[in-house]
Amino acid sequence: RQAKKLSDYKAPEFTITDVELSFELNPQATKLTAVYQLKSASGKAGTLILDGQELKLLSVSLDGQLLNADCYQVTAEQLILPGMPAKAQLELNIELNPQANTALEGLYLSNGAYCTQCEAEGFRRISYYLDRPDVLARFTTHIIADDTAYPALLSNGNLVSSTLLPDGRRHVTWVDPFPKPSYLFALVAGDFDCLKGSYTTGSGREVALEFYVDKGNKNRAQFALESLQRAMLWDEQRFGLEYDLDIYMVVAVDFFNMGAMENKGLNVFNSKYVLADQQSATDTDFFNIESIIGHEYFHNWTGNRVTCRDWFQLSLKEGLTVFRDQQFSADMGSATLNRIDAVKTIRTAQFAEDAGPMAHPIRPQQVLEMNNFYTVTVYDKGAEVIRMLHTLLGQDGFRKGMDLYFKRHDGQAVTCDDFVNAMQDANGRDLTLFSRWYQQSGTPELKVHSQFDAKKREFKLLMQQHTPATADQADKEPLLLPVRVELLAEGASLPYLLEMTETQQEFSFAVSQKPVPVLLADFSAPVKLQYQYSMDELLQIARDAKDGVARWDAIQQLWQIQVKAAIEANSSGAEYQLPAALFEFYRQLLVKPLDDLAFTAELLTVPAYDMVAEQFDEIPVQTLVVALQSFQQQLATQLAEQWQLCYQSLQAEAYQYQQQQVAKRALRSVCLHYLAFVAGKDELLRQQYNSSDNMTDQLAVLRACRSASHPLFAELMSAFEQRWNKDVLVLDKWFSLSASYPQPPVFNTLEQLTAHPQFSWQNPNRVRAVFGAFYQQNPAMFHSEDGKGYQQLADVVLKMDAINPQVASRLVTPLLSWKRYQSARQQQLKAVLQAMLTRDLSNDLYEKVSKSLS
Ligand code: DPP
Ligand code: ZN
Repeated sequence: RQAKKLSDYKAPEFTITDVELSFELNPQATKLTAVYQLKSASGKAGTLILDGQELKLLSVSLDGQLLNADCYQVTAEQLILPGMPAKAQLELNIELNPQANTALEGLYLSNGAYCTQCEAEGFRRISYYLDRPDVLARFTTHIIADDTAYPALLSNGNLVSSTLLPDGRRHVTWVDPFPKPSYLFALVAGDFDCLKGSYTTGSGREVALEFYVDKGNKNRAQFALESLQRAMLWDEQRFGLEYDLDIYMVVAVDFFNMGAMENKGLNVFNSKYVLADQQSATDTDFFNIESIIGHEYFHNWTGNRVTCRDWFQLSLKEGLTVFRDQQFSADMGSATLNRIDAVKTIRTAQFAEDAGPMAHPIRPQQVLEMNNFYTVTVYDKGAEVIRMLHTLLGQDGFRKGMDLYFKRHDGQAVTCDDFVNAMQDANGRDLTLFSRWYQQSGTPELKVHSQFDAKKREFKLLMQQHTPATADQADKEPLLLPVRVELLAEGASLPYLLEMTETQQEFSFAVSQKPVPVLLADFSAPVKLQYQYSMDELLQIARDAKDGVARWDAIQQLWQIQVKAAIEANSSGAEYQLPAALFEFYRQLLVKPLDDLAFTAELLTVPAYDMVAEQFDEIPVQTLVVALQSFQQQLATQLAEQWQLCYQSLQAEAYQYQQQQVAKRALRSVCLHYLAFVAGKDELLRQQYNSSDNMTDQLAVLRACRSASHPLFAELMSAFEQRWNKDVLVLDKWFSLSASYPQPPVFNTLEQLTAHPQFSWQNPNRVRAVFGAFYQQNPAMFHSEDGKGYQQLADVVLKMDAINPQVASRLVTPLLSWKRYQSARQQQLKAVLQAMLTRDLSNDLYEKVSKSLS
């Protein structure tokens, strides 16, 4: 199988300036007529090669003349037309079967509604096309469908006509005035409820906002609508960017491979990121909706108005847009908490990706299946790279760079280099060295030592950076690392921004007393920091640093020290007892929580398994699981009274999704979590479950019972299932909780879950709710000693590959990193991967499995 390389990029020989699509919708036989205005770049005739997959081609006409079948060639992935004139009109007639489309790429049915997903290369499953992002065309779309069954007929741009035909079908026409690549095309047809709103832009244009949702769900779209209005205002205020069409539509569908898709003027969303109310959604769900609504909206400029030249440049739009949505969320809520969440993503999933067989730079150099590169590296590390530019240039400098980027490239398909050049030119600053972040994969290690010279009153930081080799790249070079530092001394904190550019560097500070250095404040670069802190220093940072992320990070490092100590104790057969200083720190936090209750809650939480695991080259699974469980038990028992008192001091109030309330619920949930580990709290748990008026507080009870393997778990879960079994989005929470129960009966449970009437292998949300939760939130059972967890997931991956390769390929990820485990697990993992490779796999799955074994 042939991978594509960034270095092989060639500009297209032909381009398409105008596209007219006419769909006559039918579940098994949709008729499509596609008319393209073609132009050769050189002005010469030549061979036109169009991409296409799983299409039934009925006829081809050139400039109005029907072509004989011997005038063109059809292969599994191409339509080849030799002798194409320099300027021509090409018409294709195609038949599609949306009902048979379980891959959910191209045109498919979701609960009876037609919808499309074209990014990255899905348009070629709708028609033969130059399916690449550097071909930008004006699209006109006609949709013809039964008017009663499909009252909503939607596509990109503006609706220009709507006619009822004599046969009871309706014919609508949409025109998108903005030239766009095919990946931004969308079509939706169905019978929805529509929530309408509007937004007036800064320059006074009125934009209609329309949310299309399943019947009866209109009220649940209100929050998403308001989030969109906030995002539109924010982008005007922060970046001077206004919306550019008269209408912005969002359609919520149940069957969707990703979170959402930024199609021009017609976003298609996974319904879980649109629908929410207090009974059915948690604070986290509300947060995610606001952030993803923002993300897709922000793409209108960073992605749609300026798009990618080729798919290797994906981070151009995704890294930048994640950065923008993170800034938006920070402004809407707690900047510190948001930053902590982003850091967790990098330290868990992204560091793991860099350390595994799929390691790649934020601009990958080689791709077999593009869908495999919608990764935490391209997205989240990509956003970290943008954030470092923002740190180096400052908010105003960054804005100048953005302004220049749009001035130069509006309406174009460009590269990551074009973006960095705009930043560079707008600020008069050489960013050549910085650009290495786009080429180099891997996680830099930053080793720091300090020296204090009392006589000279000088404090020195000696820094070394080193990026270990990755699966894709042996040789690494030093990177430009912005390192934020605070020096704590005599109750004061002095901030610095250091720029590390060499392999080794020394930084001196004039100080009269030996300070405690707070290193990498705000996680100013996505690196692994090594510095020998004492417990006392970490506790001091946790109390006194100005930067909240650094305070939280000090606690994380404290826990890492505990984990290492527990592993040592374990090897000599003893149970490790946490030190008194740690209990004391926690006791004080509980007696007198910080003003920010959400931050307090975060500090009181023992790090999750994957955070801890990522620190080890070879992960001692069972020891970690046992140690983390024991830490929670010890904190619960030792501070039982304090958890109870703190819990009681935080009375529930009538639910609102509002910052202070969210914070209060977060702290209450943490208290409840520990109380579930203490005997005799059944009444309290049951009471919160039965009396709360919102999903956040109810789910907190179930999660606490799950984590503590509490006897109440089964009873409450059964009540939950009874209450919500008609509502799949809510039921997904139950599926996930069931699959993450950390005891052996879970293997039977998994079988029962897939036999549940609401489970469907065709629906990615269901499959992820069960099996995503199983491997992400149930390390004890996923890694169970007998290899049962691995086999279980491998079976599911193979089953899914035949239904939906994208979902299969995401699920396989935890099996790939076999090199990170001890030998027995290595053998088990290798065996399931090798067995997989003997099958006829999709490109998606083949790329990952073969890489992991090579
Ligand atoms: N829809 C996905 C996203 O917004 C891919 N572009 O990230
Ligand atoms: Zn995106």
